[in-house]
Amino acid sequence: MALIQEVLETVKKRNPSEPEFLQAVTEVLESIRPVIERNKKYRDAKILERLVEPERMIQFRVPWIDGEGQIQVNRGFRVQMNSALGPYKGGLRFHPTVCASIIKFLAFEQVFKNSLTGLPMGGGKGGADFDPKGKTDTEVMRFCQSFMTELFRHVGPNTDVPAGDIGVGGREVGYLFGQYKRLANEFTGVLTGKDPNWGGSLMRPEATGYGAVYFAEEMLKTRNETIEGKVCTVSGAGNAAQFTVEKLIECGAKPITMSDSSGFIYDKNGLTEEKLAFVKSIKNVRRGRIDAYAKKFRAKYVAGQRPWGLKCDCAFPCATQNEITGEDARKLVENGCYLVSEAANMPTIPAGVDLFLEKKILFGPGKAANAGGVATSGLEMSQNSMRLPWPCEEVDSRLRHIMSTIFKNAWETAAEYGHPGNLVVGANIAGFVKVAGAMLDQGVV
Ligand code: NDP
Ligand code: 2IT
Repeated sequence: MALIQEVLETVKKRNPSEPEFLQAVTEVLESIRPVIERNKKYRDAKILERLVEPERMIQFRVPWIDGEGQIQVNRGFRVQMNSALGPYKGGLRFHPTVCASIIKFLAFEQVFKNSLTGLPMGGGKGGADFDPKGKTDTEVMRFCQSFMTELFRHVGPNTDVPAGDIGVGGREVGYLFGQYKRLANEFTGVLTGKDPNWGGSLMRPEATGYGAVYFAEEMLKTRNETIEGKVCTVSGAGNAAQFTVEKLIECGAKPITMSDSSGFIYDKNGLTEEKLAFVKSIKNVRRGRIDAYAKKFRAKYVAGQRPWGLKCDCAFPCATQNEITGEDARKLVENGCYLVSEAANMPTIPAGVDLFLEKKILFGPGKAANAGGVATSGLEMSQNSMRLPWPCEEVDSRLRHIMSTIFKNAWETAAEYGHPGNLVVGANIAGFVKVAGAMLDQGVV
């Protein structure tokens, strides 16, 4: 269809040297083709042209003083992509690779993901090219305080509600919240992922990983199978990976790998609760490297590689974007992997996605499979508004329900538009229709 090509050309021209943003936009636009062809109202209202242009983008200087007394300068971002469904909502990423392209791709994905959750949240994302690795707690606090000193004027519980992502966990959210409270003179739900002791939701830390496993369970149900006994490869060792592994163990599956940016560990006996507790202590307390696992448990450590060459039934990419190449996807399929549930955002490059779809494996794209994290953030917002925390069981049962509803919605939408089993098409169309409907209702804004 000419329109989609034209919009993509414009995106390319307007955003030169933003390959990740272009990749995310291309995937969504190409897969929602059937709904655009069927509906003149979306074409007339220029919905696509509007969707690809952020409502607002903020880029700012983040000066701070390191432990040696030296002045450091980082670059901060917040991309407020779309507010048709609610306040902007999405995480903050602190990683040296952060740039406009990465934050825009994440913000774009977030719009459709948040729509799929069924909760009233628009889409946004932010972050900085700050590397928390090797920094002291005091340095991280000073950085967070400086970052929030600018960000606070752009966010608020009814405007934009950030949370964590790579490099931003409970510690960072705490420091960011403290500074917001001081500047705004308000104790409000301006951030999610807070400690449950002072306004956070129980289960929020677990939600992304648990949700990705619940989504995998839903996919397996279509083949009358469960995750029990399945050999699983997992990448990453941070928040998403730790709780994916935790839920896999609880369900009786056998996770055999974890990784970080230096390499991966392979434990042929499978991780256990005790071994995972060690990973949590290395990563969350000592802030060390995953190779310590191999030394402690006599597992194999492979430096500089990802775990996709191993034989497995199911794969859970939980580290970062573009971590499964076309070649990795081929190896996974050849080795018998028949389920991929993306806990990370856009972890599979398009050639890999195409292969998974062609081979008809169960493929849960990130914006559906990892939506449990932001959904539980939405539940944190509800609890903050009510000033009433829910017990674990309540949050977990809502999370399970949301994940199964997302699956059902994407599965049925895929069939309705002539692509049965294709959850990329299903999730993108289902996410799109809700946002586009709200944009039509709200006029030319
Ligand atoms: P963390 O910072 O807790 O952990 C990130 C993990 O991924 C670390 O093990 C890190 O290794 C590894 N990693 C990061 N960048 C790279 C890279 N360029 N190459 C190889 N490994 C890398 O982040 P999260 O677990 O929160 O996030 C992981 C993924 O999940 C991201 O794609 C994020 O967008 C997505 N996600 C997170 C949600 C959340 O609620 N936290 C919700 C939905 C999606 P190292 O320590 O060496 O850097
Ligand atoms: O990518 C994501 O959905 C997140 N990092 C979580 C966002 C949130 O607002 O909880």
